[in-house]
Amino acid sequence: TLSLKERLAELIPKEIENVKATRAAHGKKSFGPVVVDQLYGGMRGLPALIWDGSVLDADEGIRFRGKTIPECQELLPKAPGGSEPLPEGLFWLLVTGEIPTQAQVDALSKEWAARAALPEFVEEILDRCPPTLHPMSQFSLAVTALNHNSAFAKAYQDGIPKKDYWGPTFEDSMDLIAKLPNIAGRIYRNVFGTGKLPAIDATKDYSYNLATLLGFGENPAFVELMRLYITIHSDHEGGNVSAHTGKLVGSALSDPFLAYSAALNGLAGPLHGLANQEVLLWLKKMQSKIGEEPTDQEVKDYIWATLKGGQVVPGYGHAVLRKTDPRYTAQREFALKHLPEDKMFKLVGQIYNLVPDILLEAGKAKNPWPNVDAHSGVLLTHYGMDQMQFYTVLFGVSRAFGVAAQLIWDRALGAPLERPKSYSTAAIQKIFENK
Ligand code: FCX
Repeated sequence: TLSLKERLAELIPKEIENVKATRAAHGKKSFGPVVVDQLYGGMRGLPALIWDGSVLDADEGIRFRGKTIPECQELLPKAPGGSEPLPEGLFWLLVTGEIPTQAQVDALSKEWAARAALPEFVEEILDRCPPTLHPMSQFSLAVTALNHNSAFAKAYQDGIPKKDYWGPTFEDSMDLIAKLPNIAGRIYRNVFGTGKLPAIDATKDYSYNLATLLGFGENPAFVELMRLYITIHSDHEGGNVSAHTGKLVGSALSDPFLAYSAALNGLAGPLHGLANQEVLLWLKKMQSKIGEEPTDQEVKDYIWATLKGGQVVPGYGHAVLRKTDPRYTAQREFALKHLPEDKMFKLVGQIYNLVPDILLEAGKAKNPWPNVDAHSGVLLTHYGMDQMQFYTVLFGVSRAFGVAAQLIWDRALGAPLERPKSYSTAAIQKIFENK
């Protein structure tokens, strides 16, 4: 079948049985002890969620349905003449666990183009935002407002039975993803005054349309960058702030628009998605202070000054990863292919050679290596998108893929309301009084 929904309908009964069997075999087994420090320590390492689209290994990095980023680059269908994977294919993979055919991917491109238009009142909301309102806040507002036409919210009001929840959740998820380029393009053009938004081209792929709406569609290298960018930012297992927020809010049966706008508000934090903006700000400040081609010593001094000023080095460290993020490596390879002489790319490479030793010497960060955000802004800047306040919006377009795929499965598998247990410090002291 060319239809993702039809394929999903075939897979759901099998997966319900698979989960049943897994729970029957392992449901009462322990993952090991929970220690009190995990409650105070942001729940690091606490096994707490099911997330099927991807699993993150501390050393190896992300695998989407078992496939590494280089494997996805090799196996997923490409655009004619392109060499990066089409994010349509990644979405198919996240939802089904299967590598789609070119025809299946083309059908998704068409379907998303057909669903791309925004309700007029959402366009008006965006047009009324002051350009000083951060693009991420505008993004979240627009996605929240899409709830107006939610198929799930309506079906729930009409009394849809639980086993059918996934159908309207799928419809909303497809609408959500399809409408993001128009939202992103409108915000970009409104805030940075770069002219009127063109129409979606129903014969082209998602990334081409996104690039065109942003005003960069004429540049095939930028379109390829969007394909890579959306593929690698899409999903990073379930515990990160944006993914977990989407899943948590969805568990209250808030529809995918409400769930994803909540996720976006988490992505907008500087320790998470906003780090890509912070990296560029940091690099620009560095360049204005020590020049475009500084010596290693000048860069080292600047990094130390950042740390001594009580700030984090943006783009470095990770709550799970303990090696260089393969999403960083994929972007570095893209840069080596397309912009090896770019001064800021060279600076990013120079920083890569210096930061890890300094973070190790400073002695706090558990992971001194770069994450995805250390590299993305340099690529965008190279092609002329130098408005760093916008960068997290692109991350947000991509992360919808992973969150939506899991929301569909959560509703298909009847995932319950999330409600972990919390304790006060007084309660913890009482529990362990005599132990
Ligand atoms: N620069 C300076 N100090 C750092 C650091 C960095 N890049 N990374 C971690 N540390 C510090 C922490 O601030 C913490 O200090 P504290 O004890 O005084 O509070 C200490 O090292 C231990 O933190 P650690 O356990 O290594 O890291 P966490 O799991 O708590 O946090 C993040 C992980 C990603 C938040 C942290 O490494 C950081 O702040 N990095 C910079 C921001 C960033 O790049 N975020 C993007 C991450 C990601 F890829 C994404 O979500 O997009």
